[in-house]
Amino acid sequence: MDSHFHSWCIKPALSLCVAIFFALQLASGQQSPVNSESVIRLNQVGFYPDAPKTAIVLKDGGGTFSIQTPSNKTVFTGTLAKSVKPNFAGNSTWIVDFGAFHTPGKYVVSIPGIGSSYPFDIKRSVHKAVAAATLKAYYFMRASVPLNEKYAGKWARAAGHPDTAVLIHASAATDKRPEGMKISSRRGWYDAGDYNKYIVNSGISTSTLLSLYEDFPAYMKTVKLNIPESGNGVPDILNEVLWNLRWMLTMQDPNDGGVYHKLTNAAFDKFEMPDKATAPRYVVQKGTAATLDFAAVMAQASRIFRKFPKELPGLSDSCLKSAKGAWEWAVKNPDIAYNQDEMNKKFSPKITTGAYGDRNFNDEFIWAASELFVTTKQAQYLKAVKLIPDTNMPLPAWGQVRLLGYYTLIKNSASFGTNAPNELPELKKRLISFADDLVSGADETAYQTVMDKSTRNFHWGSNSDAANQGVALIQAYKLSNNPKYLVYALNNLDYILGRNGTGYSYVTGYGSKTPMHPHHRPSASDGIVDPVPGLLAGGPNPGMQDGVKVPSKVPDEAYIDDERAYAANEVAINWNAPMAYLANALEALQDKLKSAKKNQ
Ligand code: G3I
Ligand code: 9MR
Repeated sequence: MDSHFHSWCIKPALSLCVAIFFALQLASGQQSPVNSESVIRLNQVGFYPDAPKTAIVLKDGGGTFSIQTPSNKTVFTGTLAKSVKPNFAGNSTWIVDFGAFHTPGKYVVSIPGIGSSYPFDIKRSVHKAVAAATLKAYYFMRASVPLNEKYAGKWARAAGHPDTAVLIHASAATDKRPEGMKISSRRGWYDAGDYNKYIVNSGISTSTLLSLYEDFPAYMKTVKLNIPESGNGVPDILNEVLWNLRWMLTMQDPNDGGVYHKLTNAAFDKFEMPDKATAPRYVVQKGTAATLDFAAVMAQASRIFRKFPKELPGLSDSCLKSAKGAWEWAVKNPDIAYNQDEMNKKFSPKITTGAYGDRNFNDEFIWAASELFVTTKQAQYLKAVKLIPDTNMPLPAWGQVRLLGYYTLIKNSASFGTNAPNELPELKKRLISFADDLVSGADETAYQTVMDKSTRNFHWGSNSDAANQGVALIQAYKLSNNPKYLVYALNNLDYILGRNGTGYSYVTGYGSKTPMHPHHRPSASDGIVDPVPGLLAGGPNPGMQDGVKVPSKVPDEAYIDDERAYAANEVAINWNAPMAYLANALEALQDKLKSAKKNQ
């Protein structure tokens, strides 16, 4: 039986059983748990004992609420408060604030006349498992290697995409590397639901994970991922990052320092397991964005791996050499965009996979210069860029990396001595006012989150913006020590794990209502009901670029758990990374939430 058929067959059968179960319950006069669970929106994983705790109820009129044990014992009661603003659908919501209840245990929120929420835990380290899973997700994304049962459990699979004989595409041909020449470019993570490997998107993803380690080294050493390298003396997060970093290193042309934009098929693979997807792969045109993103990541990696000279001899030096080579290429080639449509007019085969095209490289220059400066302390890098070109503080995304540079400069500023850039005080001020702008008005929104402030947040990959807002707030906390920012970072984690316009916890396998059909080729074709765990779905996006109709076009509700819906339900390494940062950072900082107050 074809495995694709298998997954289409088992999943609906399971849904049918669930539907029959609930229909029988209704017929027997019991209150429908589906209904109450779907109108009480909360972090389905749980809460820290001493941190704020909020749930949201969608209902007409106020009333009371209680917190109950699974045996219906009431342990806390309170009154619902009306949200200042309605949700994007135009309805007021009601706020359940049970921050004053601290006792660890398993509970539900219960609303008279409605019913109970999904169950949740109150305990220390409540997000430890989901936080680790979002990192383990990268192991599941590994190319060129089999995933053994010892590490992958029921998601074990054969190796895909060896990438030992990757063709130089006509767009990338040089004298020394002519069209059709084969290079080895093994390892790396698959980008997303597809099997291609894109430098631009790998750059922000890898750096975000490196920053998670750099910002919380002590905590990250305690996070064990059960991957093949575990126990080798290098923290697992860095072991996992190395799988991609070593691939990235192969994407630099050793003859000139430029970096290929991506390693890709000509067209997207079918929905099939990675070992079945054997179409020829190419490295395509070098570009300024890819080369600068590569320079930034390698400079950052160099200073982090410098601390592991015994375990990884020579790696730090190789990374720095590659970073410098890439920077020099970009300085000589400051404006080479990856324009796939133009490229396809000139070369064949035509390449129709993800473009990650970008035309403005100011932000990539700022990021690369910042990382190179912090690693080398040589002023020349920052002198080459205009560090503060305008008043914007754009949230990081694959095409917008300026703040990654700012974060790096700010958090490493104690090491600069007389080399500190003049702009540093201004950058610090801007980070705080950016964070203040983010949190301002969040308490007035229907779901009490930063994410919920604007409909503009809901586009392709919206959940990564929720996570990246959280990362920005954690950077502001690290700079200011003001735990207020952590409360709003936690609120956005609550958003991702269920306190939102759809009631989904968007991380596969974590929560009661989670995506079962992500646009992810292995999950769709492995014949296993549960998708690969720890993957963050893209999230609400009314754009419907995939042509799959979402049940509602209200921005924060425009989501569907459908395998075909790549504009709302794909997974991607650049979305998982800020999620992993946010969840792990909050685990590391959980005790700081004790004294935290909201924005009063
Ligand atoms: O730049 C404009 C901005 O000016 C405008 O305000 C905004 C309004 O929506 O749109 C912005 O462009 C968007 C662009 O991403 C930049 O964020 C496009 O509408 C949007 O369609 C585009 O989506 C990207 C998508 O590929 C299509 O190119 C996603 O960000 C990106 O995450 C996604 O990446 C794909 C890869 O190509 C292939 N692999 C899977 C991966 C995830 O879906
Ligand atoms: O699977 C592809 C996904 O990774 C991309 O984000 C998306 C947009 O570029 O495209 C998906 O591939 C689809 C292609 O664009 C059109 N034919 C169907 C493919 C699979 O659904």
